[in-house]
Amino acid sequence: MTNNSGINYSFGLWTVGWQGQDQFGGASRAPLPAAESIHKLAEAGAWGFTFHDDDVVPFGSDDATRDRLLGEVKTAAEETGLTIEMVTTNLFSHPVFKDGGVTSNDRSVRRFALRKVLRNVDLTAELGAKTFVMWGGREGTEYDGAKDLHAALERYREGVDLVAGYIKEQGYDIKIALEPKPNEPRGDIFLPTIGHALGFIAELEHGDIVGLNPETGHEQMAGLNYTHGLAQALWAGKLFHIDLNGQRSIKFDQDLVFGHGDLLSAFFTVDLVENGFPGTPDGPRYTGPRHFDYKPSRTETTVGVWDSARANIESYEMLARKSAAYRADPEVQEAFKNAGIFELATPTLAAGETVADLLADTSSFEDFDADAAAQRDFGFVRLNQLALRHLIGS
Ligand code: ASC
Ligand code: MN
Ligand code: MN
Ligand code: MN
Repeated sequence: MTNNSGINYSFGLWTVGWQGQDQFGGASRAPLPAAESIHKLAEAGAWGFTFHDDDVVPFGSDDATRDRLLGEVKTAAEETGLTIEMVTTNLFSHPVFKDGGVTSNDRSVRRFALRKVLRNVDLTAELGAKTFVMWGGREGTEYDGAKDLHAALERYREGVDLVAGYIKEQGYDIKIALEPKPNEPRGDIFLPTIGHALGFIAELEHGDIVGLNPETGHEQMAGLNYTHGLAQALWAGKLFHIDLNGQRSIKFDQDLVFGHGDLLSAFFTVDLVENGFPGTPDGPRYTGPRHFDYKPSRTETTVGVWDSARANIESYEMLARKSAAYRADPEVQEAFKNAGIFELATPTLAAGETVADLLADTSSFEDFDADAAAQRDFGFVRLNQLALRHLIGS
Protein backbone atom coordinates (compact mmCIF):
# COMPACT_ATOMS: atom_id res chain seq x y z
CA MET A 1 0.00 0.00 0.00
CA THR A 2 1.42 3.33 -1.14
CA ASN A 3 -0.85 5.52 0.92
CA ASN A 4 0.32 6.06 4.49
CA SER A 5 -0.80 9.62 4.98
CA GLY A 6 -4.57 9.24 5.31
CA ILE A 7 -5.10 11.43 2.24
CA ASN A 8 -8.18 10.44 0.21
CA TYR A 9 -7.07 9.42 -3.27
CA SER A 10 -9.45 8.49 -6.03
CA PHE A 11 -9.24 7.44 -9.68
CA GLY A 12 -11.52 7.44 -12.67
CA LEU A 13 -12.30 3.90 -13.83
CA TRP A 14 -11.55 5.21 -17.35
CA THR A 15 -7.93 5.88 -16.33
CA VAL A 16 -6.67 2.39 -15.54
CA GLY A 17 -9.33 1.08 -17.92
CA TRP A 18 -7.96 2.95 -20.93
CA GLN A 19 -6.94 0.42 -23.56
CA GLY A 20 -4.51 2.71 -25.37
CA GLN A 21 -6.53 3.50 -28.48
CA ASP A 22 -5.47 6.81 -30.04
CA GLN A 23 -5.68 8.75 -33.31
CA PHE A 24 -3.09 6.52 -34.98
CA GLY A 25 -3.64 3.08 -33.55
CA GLY A 26 -6.03 0.68 -31.91
CA ALA A 27 -6.06 -0.73 -28.43
CA SER A 28 -2.78 -2.04 -27.03
CA ARG A 29 -4.37 -3.62 -23.96
CA ALA A 30 -7.31 -5.88 -23.22
CA PRO A 31 -10.43 -4.49 -21.54
CA LEU A 32 -10.37 -4.38 -17.76
CA PRO A 33 -13.62 -5.33 -15.99
CA ALA A 34 -14.77 -2.54 -13.64
CA ALA A 35 -14.89 -4.83 -10.59
CA GLU A 36 -11.29 -5.90 -11.15
CA SER A 37 -10.19 -2.26 -11.45
CA ILE A 38 -11.95 -1.38 -8.22
CA HIS A 39 -10.25 -4.21 -6.31
CA LYS A 40 -6.83 -3.33 -7.74
CA LEU A 41 -7.31 0.37 -7.01
CA ALA A 42 -8.07 -0.51 -3.40
CA GLU A 43 -4.86 -2.54 -3.24
CA ALA A 44 -2.96 0.39 -4.74
CA GLY A 45 -4.04 2.64 -1.86
CA ALA A 46 -7.07 4.40 -3.32
CA TRP A 47 -9.92 5.58 -1.11
CA GLY A 48 -12.46 6.09 -3.85
CA PHE A 49 -13.27 5.93 -7.53
CA THR A 50 -15.31 7.73 -10.17
CA PHE A 51 -16.70 6.83 -13.58
CA HIS A 52 -18.57 7.96 -16.67
CA ASP A 53 -21.90 6.21 -17.23
CA ASP A 54 -20.46 4.53 -20.36
CA ASP A 55 -17.31 3.29 -18.55
CA VAL A 56 -19.55 0.84 -16.72
CA VAL A 57 -22.63 0.49 -18.94
CA PRO A 58 -21.89 0.45 -22.67
CA PHE A 59 -23.88 3.04 -24.65
CA GLY A 60 -27.24 1.65 -25.68
CA SER A 61 -27.37 -1.24 -23.18
CA ASP A 62 -30.82 -2.45 -22.16
CA ASP A 63 -32.08 -1.91 -18.61
CA ALA A 64 -31.33 -5.45 -17.45
CA THR A 65 -27.71 -5.17 -18.59
CA ARG A 66 -27.43 -1.74 -16.96
CA ASP A 67 -28.74 -3.04 -13.63
CA ARG A 68 -26.39 -6.04 -13.72
CA LEU A 69 -23.28 -3.99 -14.56
CA LEU A 70 -24.04 -1.26 -12.03
CA GLY A 71 -24.72 -4.01 -9.49
CA GLU A 72 -21.21 -5.35 -10.05
CA VAL A 73 -19.74 -1.92 -9.38
CA LYS A 74 -21.80 -1.48 -6.21
CA THR A 75 -20.74 -4.91 -4.98
CA ALA A 76 -17.06 -4.17 -5.67
CA ALA A 77 -17.40 -0.85 -3.83
CA GLU A 78 -18.90 -2.65 -0.83
CA GLU A 79 -16.30 -5.41 -0.88
CA THR A 80 -13.39 -2.97 -0.99
CA GLY A 81 -14.88 -0.17 1.11
CA LEU A 82 -14.09 2.29 -1.67
CA THR A 83 -16.25 5.41 -1.94
CA ILE A 84 -17.95 6.35 -5.21
CA GLU A 85 -17.24 10.04 -4.85
CA MET A 86 -18.03 11.44 -8.29
CA VAL A 87 -19.94 10.42 -11.41
CA THR A 88 -19.71 12.00 -14.85
CA THR A 89 -21.45 11.62 -18.20
CA ASN A 90 -19.95 10.54 -21.48
CA LEU A 91 -21.24 13.06 -24.02
CA PHE A 92 -18.27 12.58 -26.30
CA SER A 93 -17.71 9.00 -27.53
CA HIS A 94 -20.80 8.16 -29.58
CA PRO A 95 -20.86 9.88 -32.99
CA VAL A 96 -24.27 11.34 -32.15
CA PHE A 97 -22.28 13.83 -30.04
CA LYS A 98 -19.88 14.73 -32.85
CA ASP A 99 -21.07 18.35 -32.73
CA GLY A 100 -21.45 18.36 -28.94
CA GLY A 101 -24.11 17.35 -26.43
CA VAL A 102 -25.78 20.36 -24.86
CA THR A 103 -24.48 22.74 -27.55
CA SER A 104 -24.99 20.60 -30.66
CA ASN A 105 -26.56 22.56 -33.50
CA ASP A 106 -29.06 19.67 -33.69
CA ARG A 107 -31.82 20.29 -31.14
CA SER A 108 -32.81 16.62 -30.96
CA VAL A 109 -29.24 15.75 -29.95
CA ARG A 110 -29.34 18.41 -27.22
CA ARG A 111 -32.56 16.92 -25.83
CA PHE A 112 -31.07 13.42 -25.95
CA ALA A 113 -27.88 14.67 -24.22
CA LEU A 114 -29.89 16.29 -21.43
CA ARG A 115 -31.87 13.09 -20.90
CA LYS A 116 -28.61 11.11 -20.68
CA VAL A 117 -27.26 13.61 -18.14
CA LEU A 118 -30.44 13.66 -16.01
CA ARG A 119 -30.52 9.87 -15.90
CA ASN A 120 -26.93 9.96 -14.70
CA VAL A 121 -27.76 12.57 -12.03
CA ASP A 122 -30.35 10.14 -10.64
CA LEU A 123 -27.70 7.43 -10.60
CA THR A 124 -25.25 9.77 -8.83
CA ALA A 125 -27.82 10.38 -6.09
CA GLU A 126 -28.61 6.68 -5.81
CA LEU A 127 -24.91 5.85 -5.36
CA GLY A 128 -24.43 8.62 -2.81
CA ALA A 129 -21.75 10.47 -4.80
CA LYS A 130 -21.63 14.18 -4.00
CA THR A 131 -20.00 15.55 -7.14
CA PHE A 132 -21.29 15.46 -10.70
CA VAL A 133 -18.66 16.45 -13.25
CA MET A 134 -19.57 17.94 -16.60
CA TRP A 135 -16.64 17.83 -19.03
CA GLY A 136 -17.90 19.26 -22.29
CA GLY A 137 -15.28 17.62 -24.46
CA ARG A 138 -17.26 17.93 -27.68
CA GLU A 139 -18.89 21.27 -26.82
CA GLY A 140 -16.99 23.36 -29.35
CA THR A 141 -16.04 23.76 -32.99
CA GLU A 142 -13.32 23.22 -35.54
CA TYR A 143 -14.40 26.30 -37.52
CA ASP A 144 -15.44 29.66 -36.08
CA GLY A 145 -18.28 29.88 -38.57
CA ALA A 146 -19.72 26.49 -37.65
CA LYS A 147 -21.85 27.80 -34.80
CA ASP A 148 -23.66 30.86 -33.61
CA LEU A 149 -21.30 31.32 -30.66
CA HIS A 150 -23.80 33.42 -28.71
CA ALA A 151 -26.49 30.78 -29.09
CA ALA A 152 -24.01 28.07 -28.12
CA LEU A 153 -23.29 29.82 -24.81
CA GLU A 154 -27.01 30.32 -24.27
CA ARG A 155 -27.63 26.60 -24.82
CA TYR A 156 -24.71 25.73 -22.54
CA ARG A 157 -26.21 27.92 -19.84
CA GLU A 158 -29.67 26.46 -20.44
CA GLY A 159 -28.26 22.94 -20.11
CA VAL A 160 -26.24 23.48 -16.95
CA ASP A 161 -29.05 25.47 -15.29
CA LEU A 162 -31.55 22.77 -16.20
CA VAL A 163 -29.38 20.08 -14.58
CA ALA A 164 -28.63 22.21 -11.51
CA GLY A 165 -32.31 23.11 -11.17
CA TYR A 166 -33.24 19.44 -11.37
CA ILE A 167 -30.73 18.58 -8.61
CA LYS A 168 -32.32 21.20 -6.36
CA GLU A 169 -35.88 20.15 -7.23
CA GLN A 170 -35.08 16.53 -6.34
CA GLY A 171 -33.38 17.62 -3.12
CA TYR A 172 -30.18 15.80 -4.08
CA ASP A 173 -27.00 16.55 -2.11
CA ILE A 174 -24.95 16.94 -5.27
CA LYS A 175 -22.82 19.74 -6.69
CA ILE A 176 -21.89 20.17 -10.34
CA ALA A 177 -18.23 20.65 -11.25
CA LEU A 178 -17.48 21.95 -14.75
CA GLU A 179 -14.17 20.84 -16.23
CA PRO A 180 -12.41 23.33 -18.51
CA LYS A 181 -10.25 22.20 -21.43
CA PRO A 182 -9.00 24.42 -24.28
CA ASN A 183 -9.10 21.92 -27.17
CA GLU A 184 -9.06 18.22 -28.08
CA PRO A 185 -11.07 16.46 -29.26
CA ARG A 186 -12.62 19.64 -30.76
CA GLY A 187 -10.43 22.30 -32.34
CA ASP A 188 -11.69 24.72 -29.70
CA ILE A 189 -13.78 23.80 -26.70
CA PHE A 190 -16.19 26.18 -24.91
CA LEU A 191 -15.17 27.14 -21.35
CA PRO A 192 -11.51 26.59 -22.30
CA THR A 193 -9.96 27.64 -18.98
CA ILE A 194 -10.75 28.04 -15.30
CA GLY A 195 -11.25 31.75 -15.85
CA HIS A 196 -13.75 31.29 -18.68
CA ALA A 197 -15.68 28.77 -16.59
CA LEU A 198 -15.80 31.07 -13.57
CA GLY A 199 -17.18 33.81 -15.80
CA PHE A 200 -19.80 31.40 -17.15
CA ILE A 201 -20.88 30.24 -13.67
CA ALA A 202 -21.47 33.85 -12.66
CA GLU A 203 -24.14 34.06 -15.39
CA LEU A 204 -26.11 31.01 -14.19
CA GLU A 205 -29.38 31.06 -12.30
CA HIS A 206 -28.31 28.08 -10.17
CA GLY A 207 -24.60 28.93 -10.03
CA ASP A 208 -24.55 28.41 -6.26
CA ILE A 209 -24.26 24.64 -6.77
CA VAL A 210 -21.99 24.87 -9.81
CA GLY A 211 -18.21 24.99 -9.44
CA LEU A 212 -15.10 23.60 -11.06
CA ASN A 213 -13.11 20.42 -11.59
CA PRO A 214 -9.83 21.78 -13.00
CA GLU A 215 -7.40 19.30 -14.56
CA THR A 216 -3.63 19.94 -14.34
CA GLY A 217 -2.86 19.21 -17.97
CA HIS A 218 -5.86 21.05 -19.36
CA GLU A 219 -4.70 24.39 -17.94
CA GLN A 220 -1.13 23.66 -19.01
CA MET A 221 -2.33 22.90 -22.57
CA ALA A 222 -3.44 26.55 -22.60
CA GLY A 223 -0.04 27.65 -21.31
CA LEU A 224 -1.56 28.54 -17.96
CA ASN A 225 -0.44 27.99 -14.38
CA TYR A 226 -2.55 25.25 -12.74
CA THR A 227 -1.73 26.30 -9.19
CA HIS A 228 -2.77 29.89 -9.93
CA GLY A 229 -5.99 28.55 -11.43
CA LEU A 230 -6.71 26.45 -8.34
CA ALA A 231 -6.03 29.51 -6.20
CA GLN A 232 -8.52 31.64 -8.11
CA ALA A 233 -11.14 28.88 -7.99
CA LEU A 234 -10.60 28.59 -4.21
CA TRP A 235 -10.79 32.36 -3.82
CA ALA A 236 -14.13 32.29 -5.67
CA GLY A 237 -15.39 29.42 -3.48
CA LYS A 238 -15.64 27.22 -6.56
CA LEU A 239 -13.01 24.52 -6.22
CA PHE A 240 -15.37 21.56 -5.93
CA HIS A 241 -13.09 18.80 -7.28
CA ILE A 242 -9.68 18.35 -8.94
CA ASP A 243 -8.26 16.18 -11.74
CA LEU A 244 -4.54 15.66 -11.09
CA ASN A 245 -2.19 14.48 -13.83
CA GLY A 246 0.95 15.45 -15.73
CA GLN A 247 1.51 17.43 -18.93
CA ARG A 248 4.70 18.54 -20.60
CA SER A 249 4.04 21.92 -22.19
CA ILE A 250 1.52 23.05 -24.80
CA LYS A 251 0.69 20.01 -26.88
CA PHE A 252 -1.93 17.27 -27.06
CA ASP A 253 -3.54 16.14 -23.78
CA GLN A 254 -0.90 13.79 -22.40
CA ASP A 255 -2.68 12.71 -19.20
CA LEU A 256 0.66 11.63 -17.70
CA VAL A 257 1.09 10.43 -14.14
CA PHE A 258 0.92 13.25 -11.60
CA GLY A 259 4.44 14.63 -11.18
CA HIS A 260 5.63 13.30 -14.54
CA GLY A 261 5.02 16.66 -16.21
CA ASP A 262 6.10 19.96 -14.70
CA LEU A 263 7.48 18.75 -11.36
CA LEU A 264 8.05 22.11 -9.72
CA SER A 265 4.51 23.13 -10.64
CA ALA A 266 3.25 19.84 -9.14
CA PHE A 267 5.15 20.64 -5.94
CA PHE A 268 3.37 23.99 -5.59
CA THR A 269 0.02 22.41 -6.45
CA VAL A 270 0.45 19.93 -3.60
CA ASP A 271 1.78 22.68 -1.35
CA LEU A 272 -1.39 24.71 -1.95
CA VAL A 273 -3.77 21.78 -1.60
CA GLU A 274 -2.13 20.30 1.50
CA ASN A 275 -0.89 23.42 3.27
CA GLY A 276 -3.16 26.21 2.07
CA PHE A 277 -2.17 29.81 1.38
CA PRO A 278 1.02 30.64 3.33
CA GLY A 279 0.01 34.15 4.36
CA THR A 280 -3.71 33.41 4.67
CA PRO A 281 -3.98 30.59 7.22
CA ASP A 282 -7.73 31.07 7.57
CA GLY A 283 -8.20 31.26 3.82
CA PRO A 284 -10.21 28.82 1.72
CA ARG A 285 -8.94 25.24 1.53
CA TYR A 286 -9.64 22.38 -0.85
CA THR A 287 -11.24 19.55 1.11
CA GLY A 288 -12.34 17.18 -1.65
CA PRO A 289 -10.64 14.01 -2.83
CA ARG A 290 -7.24 14.01 -4.54
CA HIS A 291 -8.56 12.61 -7.78
CA PHE A 292 -6.30 11.36 -10.58
CA ASP A 293 -7.38 11.61 -14.20
CA TYR A 294 -4.41 10.18 -16.07
CA LYS A 295 -3.83 7.58 -18.76
CA PRO A 296 -1.37 4.70 -18.41
CA SER A 297 0.80 5.23 -21.50
CA ARG A 298 -0.05 3.09 -24.52
CA THR A 299 3.37 1.43 -24.27
CA GLU A 300 2.44 -0.23 -20.98
CA THR A 301 1.06 -3.68 -20.35
CA THR A 302 -1.13 -4.48 -17.34
CA VAL A 303 2.02 -4.29 -15.24
CA GLY A 304 2.51 -0.66 -16.23
CA VAL A 305 -1.16 0.10 -15.68
CA TRP A 306 -0.83 -0.70 -11.98
CA ASP A 307 2.70 0.70 -11.70
CA SER A 308 1.34 3.99 -13.04
CA ALA A 309 -1.71 3.98 -10.76
CA ARG A 310 0.55 3.53 -7.74
CA ALA A 311 2.96 6.13 -9.14
CA ASN A 312 0.27 8.84 -8.95
CA ILE A 313 -0.25 8.19 -5.25
CA GLU A 314 3.45 7.86 -4.58
CA SER A 315 4.25 11.12 -6.40
CA TYR A 316 1.58 12.91 -4.43
CA GLU A 317 2.71 11.42 -1.10
CA MET A 318 6.34 12.37 -1.76
CA LEU A 319 5.35 15.91 -2.70
CA ALA A 320 3.09 16.17 0.36
CA ARG A 321 6.00 15.23 2.62
CA LYS A 322 8.38 17.60 0.83
CA SER A 323 5.95 20.50 0.96
CA ALA A 324 5.26 19.91 4.67
CA ALA A 325 9.00 20.06 5.34
CA TYR A 326 9.28 23.18 3.18
CA ARG A 327 6.62 24.98 5.21
CA ALA A 328 8.10 23.82 8.53
CA ASP A 329 11.62 24.99 7.64
CA PRO A 330 12.50 28.14 9.66
CA GLU A 331 14.65 29.34 6.78
CA VAL A 332 11.65 29.17 4.47
CA GLN A 333 9.48 31.00 6.97
CA GLU A 334 12.16 33.68 7.22
CA ALA A 335 12.32 33.87 3.43
CA PHE A 336 8.49 34.21 3.31
CA LYS A 337 8.76 37.10 5.74
CA ASN A 338 11.58 38.74 3.81
CA ALA A 339 9.63 38.31 0.56
CA GLY A 340 6.61 40.12 2.00
CA ILE A 341 4.32 37.14 1.75
CA PHE A 342 2.71 37.84 5.12
CA GLU A 343 2.66 41.56 4.34
CA LEU A 344 0.51 40.91 1.27
CA ALA A 345 -2.22 39.55 3.55
CA THR A 346 -2.54 42.96 5.23
CA PRO A 347 -5.18 45.12 3.51
CA THR A 348 -3.69 48.04 1.62
CA LEU A 349 -5.91 50.51 3.42
CA ALA A 350 -6.17 50.37 7.22
CA ALA A 351 -9.48 49.44 8.84
CA GLY A 352 -11.80 52.41 8.51
CA GLU A 353 -9.46 54.28 6.20
CA THR A 354 -11.21 55.91 3.23
CA VAL A 355 -10.11 56.93 -0.25
CA ALA A 356 -10.07 60.50 1.09
CA ASP A 357 -7.67 59.41 3.85
CA LEU A 358 -5.42 57.77 1.27
CA LEU A 359 -5.52 60.92 -0.86
CA ALA A 360 -4.60 62.98 2.21
CA ASP A 361 -1.71 60.71 3.14
CA THR A 362 1.33 62.48 1.70
CA SER A 363 3.65 59.67 2.86
CA SER A 364 2.00 57.33 0.37
CA PHE A 365 2.58 59.60 -2.63
CA GLU A 366 3.98 63.14 -2.35
CA ASP A 367 6.69 62.15 0.11
CA PHE A 368 6.98 58.54 -1.04
CA ASP A 369 10.52 57.64 -2.11
CA ALA A 370 9.84 55.37 -5.08
CA ASP A 371 13.55 55.00 -5.83
CA ALA A 372 14.23 53.79 -2.29
CA ALA A 373 11.29 51.37 -2.41
CA ALA A 374 12.57 50.09 -5.74
CA GLN A 375 15.72 48.98 -3.95
CA ARG A 376 13.87 46.38 -1.91
CA ASP A 377 15.18 42.88 -2.35
CA PHE A 378 12.32 40.38 -2.14
CA GLY A 379 14.58 37.35 -2.29
CA PHE A 380 12.19 35.40 -4.52
CA VAL A 381 15.00 33.51 -6.20
CA ARG A 382 16.43 32.40 -2.86
CA LEU A 383 12.93 31.34 -1.78
CA ASN A 384 12.44 29.33 -4.94
CA GLN A 385 15.82 27.70 -4.50
CA LEU A 386 14.74 26.67 -0.99
CA ALA A 387 11.70 25.03 -2.58
CA LEU A 388 13.94 23.22 -5.05
CA ARG A 389 16.26 22.15 -2.25
CA HIS A 390 13.33 20.64 -0.38
CA LEU A 391 12.07 19.04 -3.56
CA ILE A 392 15.24 17.40 -4.84
CA GLY A 393 18.02 18.25 -2.40
CA SER A 394 20.02 15.62 -0.62
C1 ASC B 1 -13.63 13.29 -18.27
C2 ASC B 1 -12.56 14.05 -17.84
C3 ASC B 1 -11.69 14.10 -18.79
C4 ASC B 1 -12.16 13.31 -19.91
C5 ASC B 1 -11.19 12.27 -20.35
C6 ASC B 1 -11.81 11.20 -21.18
O1 ASC B 1 -14.63 13.11 -17.67
O2 ASC B 1 -12.40 14.60 -16.69
O3 ASC B 1 -10.57 14.77 -18.76
O4 ASC B 1 -13.36 12.77 -19.48
O5 ASC B 1 -10.55 11.69 -19.25
O6 ASC B 1 -10.81 10.46 -21.76
MN1 MN C 1 -6.74 15.32 -19.80
MN1 MN D 1 -10.34 15.23 -16.49
MN1 MN E 1 -8.96 13.24 -18.89
